[in-house]
Amino acid sequence: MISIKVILIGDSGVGKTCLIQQYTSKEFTEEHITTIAAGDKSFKEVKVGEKTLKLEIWDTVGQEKFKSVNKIYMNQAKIALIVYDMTEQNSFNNLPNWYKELKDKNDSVEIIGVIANKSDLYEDKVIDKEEGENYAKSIKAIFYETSALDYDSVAAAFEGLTKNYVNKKDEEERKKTEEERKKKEEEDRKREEEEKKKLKLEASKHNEDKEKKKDKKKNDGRRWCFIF
Ligand SMILES: Nc1nc2c(ncn2[C@@H]2O[C@H](COP(=O)(O)OP(=O)(O)O)[C@@H](O)[C@H]2O)c(=O)[nH]1
Ligand SMILES: [Mg+2]
Repeated sequence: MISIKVILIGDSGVGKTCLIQQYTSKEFTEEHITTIAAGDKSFKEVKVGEKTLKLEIWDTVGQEKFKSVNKIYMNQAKIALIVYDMTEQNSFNNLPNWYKELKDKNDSVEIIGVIANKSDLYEDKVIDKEEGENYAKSIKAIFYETSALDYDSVAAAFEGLTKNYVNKKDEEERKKTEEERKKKEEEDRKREEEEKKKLKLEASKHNEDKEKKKDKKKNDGRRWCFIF
């Protein structure tokens, strides 16, 4: 089974740990649970078409309070969720810093999600959906609105991103196969051309020999005429 590392980044308090808990164990706590999930990895299997993938979801140990996470956390992650709290302007303003952190410390990320969390608190919303969507577009990320209280919204984000990852990989594989096929075709064509050239050369050499033989016969014939 393919195992892929998934990380969540974003300001402290935006709901990263809650999102992971909801997705992996369908639970929600009101507490800010930095210690329970300290550096934990949670696992979840996702089926995409014929494939089953094992998501290895990493949670921070609260180090994001210092606006930074370490390289070990970032490394090798294929999917990254950059989370903000839609009721908290600062968490949205900090998205570019988190994106930069990701780009600086990770060289393997394939799919990025921008997650607008706490959609259940829509009355306190300060960031419009459109703003979030625009930011996501600007970094070629996929936008999702979630509430850590609502399993379906959380699963839609994790699974949507996983699907995109699988599709991207499939497309790359398809392109690679297509390129290899084209390369082989080109090689076959070249070989055929060489073969044709060789045959042509042999044929013209054969004709030349024939002509030479004919000339020789003619000359020999003439010589006999002189003798008679
Ligand atoms: N209403 C609401 N509260 C949330 C949501 N997600 C997280 N919280 C609350 O926000 C606080 C911080 O959540 P936590 O997951 O610890 O944030 P983290 O620091 O990003 O890991 C906690 O009190 C959670 O109960 C959500 O979608 N809706
Ligand atoms: Mg946390």
